[in-house]
Amino acid sequence: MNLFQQHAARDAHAAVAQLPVIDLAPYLSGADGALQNLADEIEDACERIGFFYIKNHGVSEDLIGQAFAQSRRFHALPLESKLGLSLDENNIGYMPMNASMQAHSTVHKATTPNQNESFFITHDRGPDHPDVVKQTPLRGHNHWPDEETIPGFRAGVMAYFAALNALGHSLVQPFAVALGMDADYLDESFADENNATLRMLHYPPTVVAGNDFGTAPHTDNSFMTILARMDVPGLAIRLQSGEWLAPPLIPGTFLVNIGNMIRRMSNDRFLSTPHGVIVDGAQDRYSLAYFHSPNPYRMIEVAPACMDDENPAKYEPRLYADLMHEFYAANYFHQKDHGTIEVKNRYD
Ligand SMILES: O=C(O)CCC(=O)C(=O)O
Ligand SMILES: [Fe+2]
Repeated sequence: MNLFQQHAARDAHAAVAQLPVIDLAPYLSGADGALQNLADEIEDACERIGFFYIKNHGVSEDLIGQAFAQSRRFHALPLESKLGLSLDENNIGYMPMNASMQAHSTVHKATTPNQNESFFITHDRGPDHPDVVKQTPLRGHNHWPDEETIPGFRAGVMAYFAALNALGHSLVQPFAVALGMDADYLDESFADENNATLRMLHYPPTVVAGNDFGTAPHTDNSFMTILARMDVPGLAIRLQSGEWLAPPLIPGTFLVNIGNMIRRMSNDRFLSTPHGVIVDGAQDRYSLAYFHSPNPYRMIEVAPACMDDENPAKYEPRLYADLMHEFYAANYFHQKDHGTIEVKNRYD
C-alpha cells in the first residue's frame, strides 16, 4: 500500500464536498459586486483547504485538448532530442526522469527521485530581449525542438501559455482583496512579465515500489498553480486532518492550488496544501501545471492586513528571486548549489 492509500480519507465523499467549485463567470463578465464575491469565495477556500476548482474560466476545451496533444507529441520524441533541451539554470527546458527530489519538503521524506519527465516553458523571450541579452537570472528564454521535427509545437504551446497567463492575471485582484487589501495591491508585483512557468508533465507507466512517487509530496513555490489533468488518476492532496484525498476530475474545470508565496503574504492564514502524485499501472499520465507568480525582482512581504501587534509578521520580506533560487537548489539535481544551500523557510 502506498502513502495515499495507507492514509486515505475515511469519508472521501464528505471530503470532496469540502472542495469548492468557484464560478468565474460573474467576475469575468464584469458583474456588479462580483470581485468582492469572488474574493470572499477564494478567501474561504484558501483558509480551509488551499485547493479549489474554477469553472467558466474562459479557456476553451479545444485549447486545453490541443495543449495535451502537444505534450504527448513532445514526450514521444526520442530521449536524445529531449536531452538536447536540458533544463537550464533558470529551470526552463526538459527534465528527464529521476532528476529531482522533494528535499525541500517535510511533509514526507522523499528518498527516491521523482518518476516524471517534464518540459518547462516560460514567456517566449527572443534572443534580443533585454533580460536575455543581460543574462538576468530567472529571466531566460525557452528551449524549443526544431520546428521541422514537431511542426506547430511552439505556437500551440505558447497559445495555451498565453491563455493561462491571462487567466492568472485576472485572478490577481481577487486574491489581493481576499488578503484584505485594495484590489490593485499586487498589480505592481505581477507587472513586466511576471514569473510564469508551464510544466508539461508525463508520468510513464510504472510499477511503484517502496517510497516511489511520480511527484513526491510537496507544496508549490508559486503564488498559485492552475492544473489541468486527464482521466488517468494519480494526484492526491493532504487534508488538514492528515488524510490524503484524490480530488476527482470535474469536466470544464481547472484545479487551482495556493502556493507558498501567497501563504507568506497571508502570514500563514492561507494554506499551501501538500500534494503529490503516484501513478501505478500501465497507463501514461499527462498533466499541465501552470505556475503564476510575481515578477522575480519584487519583494514578497506579509500583507499589512494580515498582521498586527498581536499577530506580527512570521516572514521577513524577501526578494522572490532569492526564494526561487533556494527552492530550485534544494530540489533539482542540476542546480549548481544543489544540496548545499540553506533553506530559510519551510512551509509544511
Ligand atoms: O501532475 C500533477 O497532477 C501535479 C503536478 C504538481 O504538483 C507540480 O508539478 O507541482
Ligand atoms: Fe505541485
